[in-house]
Amino acid sequence: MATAGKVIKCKAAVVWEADKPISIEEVEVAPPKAHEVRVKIVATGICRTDDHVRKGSFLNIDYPVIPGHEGAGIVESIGEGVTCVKPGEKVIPLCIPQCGECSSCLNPNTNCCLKIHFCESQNLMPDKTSRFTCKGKPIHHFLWISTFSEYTVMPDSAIARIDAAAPLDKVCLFGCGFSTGYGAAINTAKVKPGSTCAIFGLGGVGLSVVIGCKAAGASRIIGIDINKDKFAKAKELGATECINPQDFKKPIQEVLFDITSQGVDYSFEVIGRVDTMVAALASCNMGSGTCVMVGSTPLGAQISIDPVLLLTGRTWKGSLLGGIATTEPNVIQILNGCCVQTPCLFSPLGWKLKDTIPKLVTSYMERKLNPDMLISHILPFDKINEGFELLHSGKSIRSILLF
Ligand code: PAD
Ligand code: ZN
Ligand code: ZN
Repeated sequence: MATAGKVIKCKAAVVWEADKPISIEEVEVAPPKAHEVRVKIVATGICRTDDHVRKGSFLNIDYPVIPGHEGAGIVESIGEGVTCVKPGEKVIPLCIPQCGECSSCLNPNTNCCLKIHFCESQNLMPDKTSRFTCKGKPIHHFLWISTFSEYTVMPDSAIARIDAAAPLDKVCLFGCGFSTGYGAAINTAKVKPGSTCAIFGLGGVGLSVVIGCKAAGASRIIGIDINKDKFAKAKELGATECINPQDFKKPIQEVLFDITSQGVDYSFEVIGRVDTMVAALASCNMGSGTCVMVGSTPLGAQISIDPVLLLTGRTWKGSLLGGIATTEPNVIQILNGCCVQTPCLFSPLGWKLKDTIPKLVTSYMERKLNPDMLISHILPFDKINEGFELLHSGKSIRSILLF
């Protein structure tokens, strides 16, 4: 492309300081260095995690920063040594890289590459410099991918090539929300057919858990939210009933025990609050219940529980980006949407974001997965603050911003 090797000026959303509104700025984006890729972002969703970054409640963020992590775009240029993508190809940036070399990448049962932001800050590129400048100041990256910029640079370990026919304004959801919720249900929890599930929080990620529980064959799917406006869509996507904790005098875990008689088989916390995490654990049945925490709590939050909840046989797990690494054939089959297809779309030899997201997109193209209903609003990028207002007011599920 004509822009290869040159600095590109474009629009980006910059958070100059924690808890200040996002401002749209003109930024300069430097060309990719060795093992880096510069991508033209076409569409990006707004996830609650971006709001945590905006507010200053996400771990280890340096400001000023360009957030955004649920994007899809087209490769503009590549640095030396990049072999996994070419200019012009459609891609999804990855919130968790797959370096291919660390002990996690070599372990088929996890997607938590040791280059993840929680181990090693991703506010700068791996060489500890930024590719963004604005008004003469370097601007930090977020999770190495900063999709709230029309052009952005990422390491080649944090990018996946996808089907050339994929609609970028739809499949951007595979970059975070859908893969996270769906994977939490079918991979982290491994929901069994006929089971009872409770999902705390019916935003874009929680509704993706609902879709996953339904795909796994759960017979009772209970949606829980303090915003009743979320219930209609939850039911359309597979929730069998929805309840608002504010309608009851009792704690929600007791309400769930009343309506299920012994508690739920699986619960998911998809809000990001300590009290609902404890309530979700306490809602599980004794002996075999599994609780999965997906929500991201405010910086420094600590959790305290009665150990008897775990002593009596409940399992408590966390899931990042769906924890989507598995070797289990039943999970592979559910994700593939098909139990009899030979050869199976998904290789049973380990399963990481770089490998998995393209396969999820292929399943979408084959109409085996459909997260389109999660998209409630489509806005031009300039209206990003309107997108955040829709999130705050509870009116949106996912707003997609188009450049
Ligand atoms: P969202 O804000 O769209 O949805 C949250 C939902 O929770 C809303 O519908 C709220 O009404 C509801 N809610 C708020 N408070 C309560 C309460 N006390 N009781 C019941 N319901 C309540 O967010 P989202 O779906 O984009 O993200 C949800 C969380 O998941 C958030 O904390 C985000 O940071 C986290 C997340 N984690 C991962 C991961 O990999 N683990 C990935 C993406 C997002
Ligand atoms: Zn997200
Ligand atoms: Zn790794």
